[in-house]
Amino acid sequence: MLTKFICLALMALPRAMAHGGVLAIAIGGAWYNGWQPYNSPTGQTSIIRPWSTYNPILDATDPTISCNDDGTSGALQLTAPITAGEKLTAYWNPVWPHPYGPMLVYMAQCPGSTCTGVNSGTLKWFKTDQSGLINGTVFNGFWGDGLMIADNSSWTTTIPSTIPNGPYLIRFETIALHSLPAQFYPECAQLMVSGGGSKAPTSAELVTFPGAYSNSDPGLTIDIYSNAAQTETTYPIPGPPLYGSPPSSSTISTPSPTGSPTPTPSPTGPSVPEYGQCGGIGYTGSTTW
Ligand SMILES: *[C@@H]1O[C@H](CO)[C@@H](O)[C@H](O)[C@H]1NC(C)=O
Ligand SMILES: *[C@@H]1O[C@H](CO)[C@@H](O)[C@H](O)[C@H]1NC(C)=O
Ligand SMILES: [Cu+2]
Repeated sequence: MLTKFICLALMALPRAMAHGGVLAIAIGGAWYNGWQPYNSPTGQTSIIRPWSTYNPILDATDPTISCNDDGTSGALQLTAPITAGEKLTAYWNPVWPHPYGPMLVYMAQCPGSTCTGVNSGTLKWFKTDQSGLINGTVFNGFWGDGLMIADNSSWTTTIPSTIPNGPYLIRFETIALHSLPAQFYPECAQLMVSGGGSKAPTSAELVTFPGAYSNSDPGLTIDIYSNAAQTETTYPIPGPPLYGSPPSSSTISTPSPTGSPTPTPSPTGPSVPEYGQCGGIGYTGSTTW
């Protein structure tokens, strides 16, 4: 009986270890240690909003999907300064175990002069970066999550140069699709943006969490082990269109080729997310990798 219990406990361990979240953020030369969910909250000070478990969120409508559980600002909450157009890198516990699924980054401006004390569930979020199926098929392709793992279990993203100055939450999210329901791993950090522009997100780009996703979204119900997945080379990334992307008639945005009626961002401009062009849309090349 006892032996059996120990065996089950040992078997459970790797599963528990096979989760996690953002443990640190780097901005320029500055390194910000993240919140430590398994240490006492007392005395912890971090730019990352407190969270309490490595376990994923399994429901797109869970109240904690904005900034994890519980995602309220800490007693000693910090805010990192950053310049619009600057890059920052989030680091997950290495080696991140889930290579199948999209990477997403959102931001939300807080009212007033600080995000400290602001309930993340009341904010309007816009998506600044995403990477879905990069190449290959849904069944055995290369995903944003795989790119994150390949890059030292980290994700580097650029603060759009055009957003207004002010206090923001940034929300890093990796979604894992190796089992259903889909697993959400969001963490938020507080930023103070300077040197920005005047391009507020449009209403079509703004969403709430919960609200941005539905448990029936095609990108969240997709069975990557199905027969159909073996020939499927497109993947609809959940959530709103990217901030600053030209209006699209389809829910799947395409990299704007030519003749867009609205001014398109320069291909090298900072408002184009680093991997935004790698969403796997319409890829018809080799699927043999
Ligand atoms: C890889 O990530 C770890 C944090 O998880 C960091 O300490 C280390 O410097 C990174 N290595 C490189 C080469 O960036
Ligand atoms: C898929 O994309 C990854 C990341 O960009 C790249 O390393 C890999 O070579 C690509 N594979 C194919 C078959 O294009
Ligand atoms: Cu996991």
